[in-house]
Amino acid sequence: MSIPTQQEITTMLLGPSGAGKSRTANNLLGNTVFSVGNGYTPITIKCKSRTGERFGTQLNVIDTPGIWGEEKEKKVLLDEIKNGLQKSNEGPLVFLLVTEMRRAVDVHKIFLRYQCLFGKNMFKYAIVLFTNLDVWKERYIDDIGIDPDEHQYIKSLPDEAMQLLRKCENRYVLFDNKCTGDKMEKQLRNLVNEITQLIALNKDEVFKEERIDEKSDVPRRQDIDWKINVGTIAGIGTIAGIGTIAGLILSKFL
Ligand SMILES: Nc1nc2c(ncn2[C@@H]2O[C@H](COP(=O)(O)OP(=O)(O)O)[C@@H](O)[C@H]2O)c(=O)[nH]1
Ligand SMILES: [Mg+2]
Repeated sequence: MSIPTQQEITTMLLGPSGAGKSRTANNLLGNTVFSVGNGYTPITIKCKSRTGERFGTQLNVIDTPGIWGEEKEKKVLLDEIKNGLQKSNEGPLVFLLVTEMRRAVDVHKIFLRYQCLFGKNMFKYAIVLFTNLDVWKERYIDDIGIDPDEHQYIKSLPDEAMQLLRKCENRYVLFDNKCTGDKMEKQLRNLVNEITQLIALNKDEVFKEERIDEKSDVPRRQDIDWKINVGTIAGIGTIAGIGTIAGLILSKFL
């Protein structure tokens, strides 16, 4: 059940280009306010925020750019994301770590990087949001021939991915941005519910950015390779995914 809160909740969407951040943000607000791309070409270069109400909860949704490109662009984008949060109210906050379901095996690789902006503590305030559930399901059925158990799939992710999920205390949401009607309504209720529950859990502690310097035990910006080779990751994702699925199916018969 959703726990309505009078306070506005800041929800910042983070993740690679093409992950579905802007489309999820639009669905969350029930309005097309953020520009949606048509693939991995990044079209968001500035953070943009909009407020709205969903199921009695006031939300300030911040859409952010994916990180790509050369050093100069990267620095600008990283500063932009950091400033995007600083501009928001010092109220309750939730990070939505957005990635496509088929890249679930790489959540660790993708999201640990954001520690260099906000610090290790950020995962206490984060929910992993896997988009493109529809695409993943279709592929699974094509490849394996049966309806997938998506939660079982998440549970069987490699240890590295599970480490990231554990950092988020296993908070994750599976999302299909394409569906409509009751199905979309149900998904959104679930998402807002997860957001409000997390706020309730952290009620006594407002998120504070960690200062990242030489003494910090998180990698600094300059030490991180932000390039994500989409082809490689998608490839690994599919192979590892099918490997895991095949393992699961096999294990039923052993
Ligand atoms: N089928 C499907 N397409 C999606 C989903 N989420 C996003 N997309 C599409 O993926 C592309 C990139 O989405 P966008 O929100 O711009 O990604 P962003 O770069 O992370 O903001 C767009 O063509 C979206 O319509 C989803 O759950 N299912
Ligand atoms: Mg976008």
